[in-house]
Amino acid sequence: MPTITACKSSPDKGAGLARDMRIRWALEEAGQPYDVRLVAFEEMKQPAHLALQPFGQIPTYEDGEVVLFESGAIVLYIAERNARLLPEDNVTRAKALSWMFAALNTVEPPIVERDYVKYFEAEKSWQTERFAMVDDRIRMRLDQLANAFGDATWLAGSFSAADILMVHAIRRLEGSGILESYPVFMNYIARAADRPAYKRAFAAQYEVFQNVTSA
Ligand code: GTB
Repeated sequence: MPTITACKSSPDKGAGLARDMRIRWALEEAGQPYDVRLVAFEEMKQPAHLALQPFGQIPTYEDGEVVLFESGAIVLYIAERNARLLPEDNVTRAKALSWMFAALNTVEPPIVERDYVKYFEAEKSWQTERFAMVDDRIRMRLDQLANAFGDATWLAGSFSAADILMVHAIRRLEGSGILESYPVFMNYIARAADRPAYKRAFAAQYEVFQNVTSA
């Protein structure tokens, strides 16, 4: 059984925004049971964890001799072994792969940048201007994504790993007011969150938060 790592105490307070959620969701979709090792922030910077994740972050994935880091690589690894997450037909598979990388490399970066502005640049006199710049970049990407998405249900025809990465990336904007102005994405997220595998993954990561607060 694979073991993944997750934050012992995630700053998102169980909102399912930390990146172990992607892995839990992919494993649940694949019907693959897994173990979780919870790691405190200090432990992430210790040699034992750095041997698995050179940047001192979660998530990681271990299964025998196989060790993976980077949530995108882990989701891809799981998806490659499960036709429900990555179609076998070449044309649809190519589409799903493109959208997986688009989620990680094109859509997610400005969204993550927004959190840097919010949390690490709060004291700066130029924070408001930076917010405006980053929010413009996010909106540009969301406009483009909405155009490409059209009235589709999922990115690559049927549900795939691309939807796991994209939904998780854009969910990080919840509460910002940006996402809320795109009904297409609110509906997309609602569809994803209604999947039994998503619900199981969400509940499992939420339980970690509950255990931390009740301890
Ligand atoms: N590129 C890596 C991947 O995709 O695996 C990024 C992994 C990453 O950033 N992991 C975070 C971490 O370990 C945990 S998810 N950080 C410790 C460090 O860098 O020192 C963090 C997270 C928490 C809360 C929210 N949120 O509330 O939106 C989002 C992400």
